[in-house]
Amino acid sequence: MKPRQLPLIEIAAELPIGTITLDRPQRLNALSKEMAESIVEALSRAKKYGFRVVILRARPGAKVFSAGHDIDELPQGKRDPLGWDDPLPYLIRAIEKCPAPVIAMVEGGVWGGACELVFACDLIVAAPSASFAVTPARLGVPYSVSGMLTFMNACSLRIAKEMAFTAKPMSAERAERLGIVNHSVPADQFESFTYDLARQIADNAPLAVSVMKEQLRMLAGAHSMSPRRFERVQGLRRVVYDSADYAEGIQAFREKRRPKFVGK
Ligand code: YXS
Repeated sequence: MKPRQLPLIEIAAELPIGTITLDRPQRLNALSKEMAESIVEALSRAKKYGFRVVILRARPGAKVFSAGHDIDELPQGKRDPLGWDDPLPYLIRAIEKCPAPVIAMVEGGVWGGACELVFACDLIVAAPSASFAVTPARLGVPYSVSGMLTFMNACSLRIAKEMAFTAKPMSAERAERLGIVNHSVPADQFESFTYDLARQIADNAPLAVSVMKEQLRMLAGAHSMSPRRFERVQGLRRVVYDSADYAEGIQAFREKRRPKFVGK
């Protein structure tokens, strides 16, 4: 079955491997609501298409894998920008719930919410050009509790803090050394290595693989947080998304200037 194309992505099938290519170059694959819905739709069809493994990538040679959440779609304060039904959390859950393992095949810069997207994938193969920047602090955004857990599951707490507090891009080489990516491979082996890895997984028992994926998702998310603690976090996050700094971060990006944060 030839997979139907969806807005802002391209779907290719080399059964039993499927490839989803982000295709919004004019906005550096910024994750809009429309793009997130297309990726979710494609993942929901993985079983019907016969995909035992899904590869998520940008166009070959991309300088930016994804510039993260579409900043123009961030609410202008007074509302949680990363609520349960907002596009990015909705997309992250679809990656985690897809029965087929999802391999992030990363070349170019990965920014902000796209880091959470890539880190939520089951495996990451990085080209030398890949970099990873966790950017809430750069924009003044209060990241979500589940998003912070994704980052904590991707690396040590100290590294998660460094990435979140500095918002600086991390190289593929360092990310591999820290175990954040599974493999960093030379550019001329990037395609063949990734598809060989996908085939290795696809050759195994799909039921066993998908059940182990779900087991590991549940175990990785098995953190108890009392309602009172969760409400405290939500209250702290509200102070951030209601702050002048949050509005300044977005405005500064729009005006292509450095933000001037004042701490309120
Ligand atoms: O000015 P035009 O119309 O040509 O459009 C420009 C940018 O405005 C646009 N663009 C974006 N539009 C919406 N959302 C974005 N995230 C976004 N990023 C870029 O794409 C066109 C080309 O961008 P330009 O001129 O800046 O390209 P460049 O090569 O000079 O710089 C590439 C980047 C990626 C370094 C630069 O575009 C950049 O810093 N983008 C923002 C990266 C970022 O901070 N992403 C986080 C988004 S917010 C998010 O993901 C979470 C909510 S959080 O912040 O919590 O992590």
